[in-house]
Amino acid sequence: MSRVRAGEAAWAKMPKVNAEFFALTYGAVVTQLIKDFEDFKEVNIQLEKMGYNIGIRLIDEFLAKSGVFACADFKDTSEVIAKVAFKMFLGINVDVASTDMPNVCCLVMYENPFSEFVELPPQAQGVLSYSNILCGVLRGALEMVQMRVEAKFTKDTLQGDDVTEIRLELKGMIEETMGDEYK
Ligand code: MYR
Repeated sequence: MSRVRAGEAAWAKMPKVNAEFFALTYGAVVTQLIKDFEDFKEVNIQLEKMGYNIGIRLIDEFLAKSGVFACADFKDTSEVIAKVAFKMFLGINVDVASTDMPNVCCLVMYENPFSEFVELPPQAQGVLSYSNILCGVLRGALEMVQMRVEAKFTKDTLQGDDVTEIRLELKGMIEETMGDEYK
């Protein structure tokens, strides 16, 4: 686990977000996107982009409030995301399921504040990635710490799965000065 500076865990005392307000507001955003684009795959793309724009800003708040710095490797980063970031911003406990690839992990969510009170219509089943904003947040935030990742939902309780799961793959590191990438 990466280091957390002593005395910098004030975020742990923050109240849980108002779940109902949060879910309904997000639902209104998704509904509007469906009306605007009339295509679930395009809605997935738009949600991911919105999340990306949040993630690139959120990372500063995360690093400042958490005191987390210098993750040892991608597994360590995944643990920080699951145990610190999701707790901080969404108030939920998330587990990391390792895979046999060091650059791939799965974030297992037993509850999802975005999709509470939601039931997908049949035409959205298997197509709409309802909480896709989260994938964008992860991509944006990690890009700001030089990690180029691909995030996608591989399980979703809205699609009938027992848990919701995000597969996170580190595709490469971003060279800070040049904007180039190296492996
Ligand atoms: C480092 O090694 O520099 C620390 C990297 C920590 C990355 C934490 C990314 C936070 C992502 C926030 C996701 C919020 C989801 C609700």
